[in-house]
Amino acid sequence: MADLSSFPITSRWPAKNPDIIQLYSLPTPNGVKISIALEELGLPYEAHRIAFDSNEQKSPEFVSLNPNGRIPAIIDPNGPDGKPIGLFESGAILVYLAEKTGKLIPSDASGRYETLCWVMFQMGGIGPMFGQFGHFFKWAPEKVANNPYPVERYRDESKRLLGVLEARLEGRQWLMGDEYTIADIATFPWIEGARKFYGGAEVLDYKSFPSVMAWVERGLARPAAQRGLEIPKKE
Ligand SMILES: N[C@@H](CCC(=O)N[C@@H](CS)C(=O)NCC(=O)O)C(=O)O
Repeated sequence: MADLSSFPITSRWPAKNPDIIQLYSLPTPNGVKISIALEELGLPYEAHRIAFDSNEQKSPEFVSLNPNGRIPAIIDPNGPDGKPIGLFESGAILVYLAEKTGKLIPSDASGRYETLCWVMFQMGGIGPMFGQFGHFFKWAPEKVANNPYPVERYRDESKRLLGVLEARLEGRQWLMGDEYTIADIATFPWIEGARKFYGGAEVLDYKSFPSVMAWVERGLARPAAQRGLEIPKKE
């Protein structure tokens, strides 16, 4: 049985089965990327729910695994050279899982790098811009009641990014064509999240991006995505 005692997070969220991947998460757009990928890959894992309402993501035990105090994070007891490894940042975790299994990423070098471009596009563009849009539009509108600029700025940048996705997805089933990859898993939960959590579909003019919306529906329809979107479950 793997010994995870060198990871302080396991003292607060003990592993029932330390031989399988430990996921620390919540069903947010960044969190579900990892549960969707794990479900898609069929890797065994144990999910621990990190409660934002009591700020558990900023607790010393959580920060010992992710110094940035944000979900998701994982421990893989069977990492490189068979040794346990801790990982944070959803993009890095997705790349790790894809490379560990040889799945959800093209096997040829060019296809692999192209996939990484789209993963980075999500991590550096879609996530931060949609996140800031949601903050001002949905969570803190009172802070900008006298100044429309923050909502307008992040709305317009989010729409511009949707336009980039629209051009890429015209005539393609997935971001990498016929192959469903970690680039799709990184990205469609964010478009869906802005609709579901921010009520942003109208303001972001989703109807003007038909290829994007059809792709989101294709992603959501996958059984692994449907399972992953609900993980970790409420106890
Ligand atoms: N770049 C990070 C972002 C992670 C992130 O922002 N997670 C959010 C949930 S979607 C979070 O933990 N928020 C809680 C907080 O900021 O305290 C990643 O992709 O893993």
